Amino acid sequence: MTRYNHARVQEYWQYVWDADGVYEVPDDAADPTYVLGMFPYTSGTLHMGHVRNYAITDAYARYRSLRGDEVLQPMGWDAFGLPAENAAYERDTDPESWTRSCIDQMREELETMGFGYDWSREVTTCDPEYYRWNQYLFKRFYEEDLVEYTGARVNWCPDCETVLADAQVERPDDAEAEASAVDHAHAAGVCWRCETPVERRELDQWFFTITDYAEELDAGLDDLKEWPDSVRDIQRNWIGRQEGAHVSFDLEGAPLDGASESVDVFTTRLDTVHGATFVALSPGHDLARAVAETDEDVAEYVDDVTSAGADAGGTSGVETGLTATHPITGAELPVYVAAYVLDDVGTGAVMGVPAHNERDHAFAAAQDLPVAEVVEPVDGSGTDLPGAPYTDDGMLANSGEYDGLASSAARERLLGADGVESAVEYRLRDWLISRQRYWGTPIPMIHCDDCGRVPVPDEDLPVELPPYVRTAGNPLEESEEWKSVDCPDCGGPAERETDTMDTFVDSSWYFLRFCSPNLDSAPFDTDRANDWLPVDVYVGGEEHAILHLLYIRFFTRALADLGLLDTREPVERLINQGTVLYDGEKMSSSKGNAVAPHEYGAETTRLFLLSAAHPAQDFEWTVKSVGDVYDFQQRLYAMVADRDDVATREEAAPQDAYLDREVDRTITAVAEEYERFRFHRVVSETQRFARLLRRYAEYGPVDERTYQRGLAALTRFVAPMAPYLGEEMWNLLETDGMVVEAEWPAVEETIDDYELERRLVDRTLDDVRDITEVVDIDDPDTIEIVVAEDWKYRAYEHVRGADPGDAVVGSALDDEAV
Ligand code: ANZ
Ligand code: ZN
Repeated sequence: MTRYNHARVQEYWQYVWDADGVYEVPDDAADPTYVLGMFPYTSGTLHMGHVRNYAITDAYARYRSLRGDEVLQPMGWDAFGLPAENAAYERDTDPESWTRSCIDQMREELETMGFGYDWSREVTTCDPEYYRWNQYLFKRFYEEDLVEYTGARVNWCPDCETVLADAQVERPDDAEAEASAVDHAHAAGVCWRCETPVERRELDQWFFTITDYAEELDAGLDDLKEWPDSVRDIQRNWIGRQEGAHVSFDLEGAPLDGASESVDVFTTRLDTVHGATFVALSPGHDLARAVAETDEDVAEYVDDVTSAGADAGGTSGVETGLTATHPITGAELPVYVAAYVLDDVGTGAVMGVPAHNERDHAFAAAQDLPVAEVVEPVDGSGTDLPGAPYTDDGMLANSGEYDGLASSAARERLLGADGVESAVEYRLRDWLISRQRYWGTPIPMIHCDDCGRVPVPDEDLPVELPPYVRTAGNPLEESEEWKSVDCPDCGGPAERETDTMDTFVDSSWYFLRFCSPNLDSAPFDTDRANDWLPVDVYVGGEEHAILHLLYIRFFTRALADLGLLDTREPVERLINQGTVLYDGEKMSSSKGNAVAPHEYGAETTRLFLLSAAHPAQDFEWTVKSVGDVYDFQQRLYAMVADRDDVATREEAAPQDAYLDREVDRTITAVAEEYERFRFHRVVSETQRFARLLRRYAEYGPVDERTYQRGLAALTRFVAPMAPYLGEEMWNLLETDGMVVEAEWPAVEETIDDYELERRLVDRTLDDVRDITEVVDIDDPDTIEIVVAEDWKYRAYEHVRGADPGDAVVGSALDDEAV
């Protein structure tokens, strides 16, 4: 058996591919297919998770290319961000040098894994040629009112010394579809990166108003039929559409100088409206702030809770002295400021219904407020009131004309009441993009004492980063020279914004840059992007379900509304690859159980990763299975390399027809598995087919054409997953050109069913030597006859009624029992 020297073969074909530029796609492709793996963060090393991600992406890309598509499969670097800054700080270097050396190392690793990237489109987000377009797009968003600069109570990581977006605060219930918006916001959060408990601070910050798109982002999820349900559920929960009502309470009270105002609350339980015994405002509510102007107690309370952060179990509060008039009952209710009411949920104010809501109940108990039961269990079972709230739906009581209605009917009916309006609220918050860090895109704004905030003119972009200085804080703050600038409006002395952008901005549109990576007049070419978009298949980890995968959907819509793009959804099909485990734990260098991607040779690793499980599934790395894959490669190679050892004959034999039919059948089956990303089934089909071919060769002299056809098909089954091996086999078969430029094998169907049956049925048992066993299987219309030399035939319905032993008929060669 001739051995496959993978190291030599890889090196050779890598050289040839590079020299020929075989993976470069033209800008204007006729049959464009865009296959994309999430670009890696430039951490410096390629780990098994990356390799699995890109092996999936590459196998599909190569398969599509065999099918005749022009496939865009680009690669780039998510290169900005805090880890580089930390690494630089620790190593006494600068983030740029560190990042560039990481990129060089990772590029080389990717290249030697044999992934078919069009490197001429490489994109690096820390290049000024890239991030100038972040700045450009920021400005376009600014002009469209998609940017806000506002004082906000923000999530602050004391360890990273920066603000975190809401989605970068990890809370215990993040993954639960049922988590309530309010419970979620109250849950203690930790920094997504360093797991330090997050604090709240009040700062002026830049936001993208993603909430403008909340409704569309939510509704659009229904159309993402080729996204995993889990991701759609996580996004749906994150956007958090809530149907309910706004109820308006008129206000009276001394601190308002007799001026009557009103306050709107948001409720999802309008059926409980008669049970409201107080109204509570969030500490950040405009009205709370207005009262604080004149009321010292309120001012003190607001100050306290603002710096302390969300009051989780929250029963603290302060009376405002205001009175709210219930719009339906006319009752006069006290108005509180209470920390358990959140600024940015609903309207920032609630009607307190202690009988039917946990938080209201706790607050009422602490503040000695009345409890009024207005919903009863339908089955008459009674409640634990007033000791504990009854929070389920039920039947209305003590609610005047609404008594006796079921909760759901009451909610509908009450929408017609005075002061009530149906309302939809979203849990989604605006996207806070300000970071007080160095290694990111400078926000292209200037602060002028006279003119306020002024955007940097387009012709002055990019605003490049100043040289790095080593400091624990924000290095941009330290660069006086960089900071001071003339105001573009009045020419007076002004100061640059020192915040940089969240790196998720960089990755929100990089897939568009790949369509025209060197364009220097715009972030991307609209026509080209319209040709390639949406991305046909996007592969990456599920951990991106709410950050990255929501942001690209937002960006795509915003860009479409700017007239820069036709499509509103960026990704047609999403695949989340599962985790590679080792000894039951996630494989990772921090756990010390990582296997380096090159330890077993690029292709063995790739083939193993694809053969082990469905892409979405977790699986265990085992040395034994890797060894099996290695042997499989060797056998495939030897079949082609040693094919001249197989004797040939001139006259046709029935098994030729049989084999041809099996080639046809397998071509169809393998194609279907590739279409469905079931690479593990591609591998098992390929293994099955290889065994069949081997037996065909072992059984006797072969028909050369048939055998060659089988080997050539086999080569293309495996080439998308093991491209170097595929190329080498293809070359040995003396076929034209390279397999990377070949076509998918054609189904010939030269023999129709009738003809095949006739030839096979004609063969009597005498033709087959050494019958060893006749097996009845469950299906009474089918017989199986196992014969010598491992041939095993299965007869189908067309020999219905045949007795075992009558005839040998084969339409499927099943080797499992052999
Ligand atoms: C009255 C009511 C009665 C409510 C009742 C619930 C049950 P969940 O509970 O997550 O579905 N809410 C509204 N805005 C709020 C804010 N800014 N801060 C804190 N809580 C707020 O969310 C909907 C409920 O959260 C709303 O319905 C409101 O309380 C509260 F028996 O209104 B409900
Ligand atoms: Zn000015």
